Amino acid sequence: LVRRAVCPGSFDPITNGHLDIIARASRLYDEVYVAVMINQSKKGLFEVDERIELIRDVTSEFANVRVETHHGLLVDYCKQRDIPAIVKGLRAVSDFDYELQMAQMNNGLTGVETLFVPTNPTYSFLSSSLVREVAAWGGDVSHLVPPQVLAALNRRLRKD
Ligand code: COD
Repeated sequence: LVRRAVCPGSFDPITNGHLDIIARASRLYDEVYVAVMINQSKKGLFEVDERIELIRDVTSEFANVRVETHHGLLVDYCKQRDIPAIVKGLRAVSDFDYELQMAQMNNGLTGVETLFVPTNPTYSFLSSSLVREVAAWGGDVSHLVPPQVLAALNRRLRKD
């Protein structure tokens, strides 16, 4: 039996908080799929292809991690890949309401399970949106994202 799980998200861009969850999932499952989900109502900072390339780059040390994109429902992606488990990081109680709603909705749709991993406290305040905002105003985010992501942010925000 191959145990599979998915770590879904927008990853715009991937942060050390995401990476911590992916690394931990990769130790618990045989195959971990990182799914960059497309949200049509959000115009991202990075194109989906750039996000995928960055995630592949920073997860290259994990042999059992694959990075893909999906346009549509997460439950349909899970069905197509025969993935029974969704792994999510929980930062604070503020994440809980919405994450619980999604977990229950997804379980009701197809029976897929969601497993929550408590965030490493070092990253409990960290989100892609705050990274984008701080970086856009020239703040230092070098301790919050992998070096490849920092370089991509600098290129995108034309600072080098
Ligand atoms: N520490 C630990 N984990 C973190 C951190 C951190 N600092 N930051 C984020 N995470 C984890 C969380 O588990 C989070 O859920 C995940 O990483 C992704 O984070 P983001 O910000 O990149 O992505 P979101 O929150 O925009 O992702 C939402 C989804 C794309 C997963 C969701 O909208 C979805 O499943 N969409 C697909 C359409 C669908 O199926 N909709 C119905 C849902 S019921």
